[in-house]
Amino acid sequence: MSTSGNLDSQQPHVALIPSAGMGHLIPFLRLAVSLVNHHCRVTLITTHPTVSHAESRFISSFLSAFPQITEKQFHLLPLDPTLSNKSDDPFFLQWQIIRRSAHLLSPLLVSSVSPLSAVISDVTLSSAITPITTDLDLPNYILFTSSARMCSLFACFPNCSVDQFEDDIEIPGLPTIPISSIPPALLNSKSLFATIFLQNAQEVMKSNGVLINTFEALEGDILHAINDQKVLDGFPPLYAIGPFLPCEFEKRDHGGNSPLKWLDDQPDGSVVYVSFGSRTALSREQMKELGNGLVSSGFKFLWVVKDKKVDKDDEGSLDNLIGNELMKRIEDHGNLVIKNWVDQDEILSHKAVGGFVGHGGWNSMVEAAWHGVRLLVWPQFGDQKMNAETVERSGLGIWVKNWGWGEQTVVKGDEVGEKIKEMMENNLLKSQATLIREEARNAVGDCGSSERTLKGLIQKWKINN
Ligand code: UDP
Ligand code: G50
Repeated sequence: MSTSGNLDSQQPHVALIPSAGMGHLIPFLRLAVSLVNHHCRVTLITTHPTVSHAESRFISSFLSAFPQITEKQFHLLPLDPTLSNKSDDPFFLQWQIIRRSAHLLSPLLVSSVSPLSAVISDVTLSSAITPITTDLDLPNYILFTSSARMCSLFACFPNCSVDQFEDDIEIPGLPTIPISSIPPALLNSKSLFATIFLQNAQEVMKSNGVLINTFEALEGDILHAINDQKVLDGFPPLYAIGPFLPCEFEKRDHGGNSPLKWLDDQPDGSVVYVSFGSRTALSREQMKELGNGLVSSGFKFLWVVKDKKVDKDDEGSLDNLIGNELMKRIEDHGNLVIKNWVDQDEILSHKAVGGFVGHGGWNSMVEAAWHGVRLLVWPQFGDQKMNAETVERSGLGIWVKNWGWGEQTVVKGDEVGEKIKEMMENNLLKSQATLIREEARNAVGDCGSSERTLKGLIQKWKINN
């Protein structure tokens, strides 16, 4: 019989290194909770400063909820001045700062508490961090913060010649990817995004494995194609351990402003929830069209609006943003518009919510699957069309391919209203969403595929300790 001392000495110790933005931080914090629940010791590397209030708030409520987790503060260097004119996206710039500061991680990873069994870092940081973990002789894992479908493109990318991106992209063992779905920044091989994407894809090949927030029933065929080495020979094992579950520490007192009270008064399945994630501000023109479309759909809606990428800059009033006339029509019909952070989990889990209009951010897609809420996906940039494709293939949602990328076109309100109706009245989507919800719960249940995969991985860390 092993003593508790033996068990402790076997306890794997994992360091987590997230990247910039809520879409990257949230999956890391949820993974951390899951690792703690599986009796791992966890060290969280926190970047200082963060870009948004939301990030610092989440980190501090996470650390208060989990005093057993060690925080290591990662104080970032200033921005390389030559980059300041390359982008006006503060999250993109922060990502570059994190990468350029990566050498400062070495002392943080040489733990004084107990040696590390694994370092898990964000995929977007791979080529900056792998050399450091290699130097320290630490097992290196990557968290791929998007869909398995996007991962199939990532795996193949070094074999694609971007400058020949004129036709659909052949992914061995999987359906081809239309050129129109490729993240636009990858189409210019000279862009910084494409250069780093390529470096990351090359460096990931040296890692011990790739973790991903997805599950068999959602993307099984893609997971198998990658793990059977059909997509790319030599790609490291891809561990599907999702869905990552929203946690208690994410909840926050809304001081009486919670949308829950409003939702409580709506009939079951009647409400359309609309949100484009944590960092996407639609153009004013598109916002107006969307507002008109929502009203014209005839469905009740809860709409979360954003005017600026970063919450710190988003101080303007709702009336100014939407305009008095539209605001009045929205309110006359008894709808709700919110312009601050909402607890998306509490909204998606509410029985009044029957559909979700979203941008295809991967965390939101998996959350919709977890709650069995059908989707109208409206990709705006980056990996979001790849994610939309996966959502459509699973039967969880629809997307309108000719709406294009966010900044390309302004979609007219009538058309938006029509598509919302189509989603809300589609009973096939509704029953498929319910089925996927069940599968999501099975995946993380006792004998579920994701649970078994995670336990296997932790076992591997124990043996190698
Ligand atoms: N989110 C939230 N409340 C908000 C905005 C976003 O809880 O008001 C959460 C959402 O549930 C998801 C994450 O923030 O977990 C956003 O990540 P996603 O990948 O969906 O999109 P991104 O914001 O990265 O574009
Ligand atoms: C954020 C983003 C655009 C985008 C992605 C983002 C992804 C994720 C995969 O997360 O596609 C990924 C991105 C960059 C990289 C490696 C992997 O270097 O704004 O496309």
